[in-house]
Amino acid sequence: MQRTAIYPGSFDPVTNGHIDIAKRGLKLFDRIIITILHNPGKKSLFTVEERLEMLNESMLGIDNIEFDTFNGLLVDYAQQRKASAILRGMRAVSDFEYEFQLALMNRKLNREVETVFLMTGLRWIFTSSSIIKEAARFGGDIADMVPPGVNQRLKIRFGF
Ligand code: COD
Repeated sequence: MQRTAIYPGSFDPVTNGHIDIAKRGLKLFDRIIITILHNPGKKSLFTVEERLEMLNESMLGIDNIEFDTFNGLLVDYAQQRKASAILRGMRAVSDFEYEFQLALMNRKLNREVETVFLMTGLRWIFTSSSIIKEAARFGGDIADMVPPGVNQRLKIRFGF
């Protein structure tokens, strides 16, 4: 049976840290569906279409990865796509509380879907979409933390 995982997130925008988790996840799963979902706690910079485009561009040529968007509950989506797992990345202790709550809520909502965590690649421990947007807004150089297309879009967005 094919093992499918959903890798859900805001991906606003995708970073090298996200890409690292997706690639490593492919060692555990036959197929990974990277899905943009709405996080009510975050105000987004890029539209869902722009985020999807950046995801597609930055993982071109990687087999067994698909991209999608969904408006609703993550566990409903996972069930719809016949996924057995939700893949999430963990950077530091500060991620833990939120990820722990999310995983437990998801399990309460649907016991069939397990959450699997991968630790960040050491290189990406300080990489987050939010910090990247903050640095880029003021002209900071974040070229080694995001794919080239994302760097370019951020420059255009913030007028550099
Ligand atoms: N290294 C490793 N992992 C990383 C890195 C990095 N440098 N940066 C980010 N990650 C990981 C994050 O820890 C996360 O696991 C994943 O990558 C995606 O990150 P984000 O920030 O793009 O995504 P989030 O955290 O905003 O995603 C939250 C969801 C959109 C998945 C969540 O809000 C959701 O499921 N929404 C739909 C409604 C729902 O079902 N809610 C849950 C039940 S109430």
